[in-house]
Amino acid sequence: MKSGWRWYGAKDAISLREIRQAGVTDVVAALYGRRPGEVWPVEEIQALARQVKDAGMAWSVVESVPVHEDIKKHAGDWRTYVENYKQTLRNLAACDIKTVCYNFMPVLDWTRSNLAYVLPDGSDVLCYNHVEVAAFDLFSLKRPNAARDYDEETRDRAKTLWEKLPPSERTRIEKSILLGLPGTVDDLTPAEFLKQLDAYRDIGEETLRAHLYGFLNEITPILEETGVKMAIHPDDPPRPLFGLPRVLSNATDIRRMCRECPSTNVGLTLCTGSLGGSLDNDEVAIFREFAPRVHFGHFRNIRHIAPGVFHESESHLLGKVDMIGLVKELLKEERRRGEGIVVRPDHGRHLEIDRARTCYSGYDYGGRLVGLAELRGLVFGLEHEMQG
Ligand code: DNO
Repeated sequence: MKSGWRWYGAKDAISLREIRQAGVTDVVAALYGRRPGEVWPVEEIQALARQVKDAGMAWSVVESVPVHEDIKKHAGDWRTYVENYKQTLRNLAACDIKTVCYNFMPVLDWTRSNLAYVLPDGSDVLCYNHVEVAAFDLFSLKRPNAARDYDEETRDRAKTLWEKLPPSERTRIEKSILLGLPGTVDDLTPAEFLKQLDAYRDIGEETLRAHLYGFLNEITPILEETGVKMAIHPDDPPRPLFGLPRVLSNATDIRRMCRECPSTNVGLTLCTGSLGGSLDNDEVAIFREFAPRVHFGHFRNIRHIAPGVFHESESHLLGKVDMIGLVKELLKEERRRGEGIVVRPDHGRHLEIDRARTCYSGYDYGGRLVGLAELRGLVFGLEHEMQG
């Protein structure tokens, strides 16, 4: 396992020195000043890569090169954006950065309804609660026809919840969904969000799938020529939201992508926490089945506390995800390849040591430091066992 760490560049409260001291070799970063659809200039990529190199590490994975919404919709200037994407991939390859994480979730990147769910020890973590999301959709956003996307029980529970929530809690949910998380390109107002959702009115699941596979097959010649690997990030959470189609939520979706896009340069970010958001997903089996296509890992653990409600757990090793089984698959695949795979500790608890600074939600120093240490310890132990 190559130890990765997501770094938000100059805006990040965490310094490269701190990251290196966590035991990291591979930094995961992006050109944050560039908008989706723009070409990333070689000089800018080089400048950031040099900064990371000077700190004793390598910028080896990009997270993300965002796919412009128009590519997902086949709207407007989408063909230009595909050409620009290709150029960005060539420019990254020229700087020896050959793994690209991205997602194909319409409108929103990942979604949570609570960014500070308090654990018994007083630390806090991110939480997704489907009833809170439904309540927001039905009673705050008031999305037209939203009711038909929820069963009667969820609608009733959402109504009861919303009625009893104090205004501050309502605001907490609204902000968590619309503004809270890194990854989302722009903070959204409810009106803007509704407008963007409406633009997908005529785009069903099959259409979105076709657009994803078409995009990937279109860029495949560049991937093969440069050696760049595309690592799609699974839908987080792995369920339809706000009436939007979802195309990468489970093994069936991944299987289909692999069938439609035969190049092994088209692969996956194995994000255990995103896949683990569904009790039907078996993250270890997914790793095993698609191992040659796993180009990058996000490892973390979660706990489901009620149907549709889960939060990040107190340890990267404990919870719904069988982390021992998963790391075993990782080590097997690394052996087969004869090289390591970059894995970053995905999210972490917000601990006392980070209270004095503001990190991006889920991306504190202490929580990830502990998470990475746990993962490295597990790798060390399992490697020892596999050799013996
Ligand atoms: C959340 C992240 C995502 C991820 C994007 C990739 O913590 O894993 O925001 O970076 O979905 O495009």
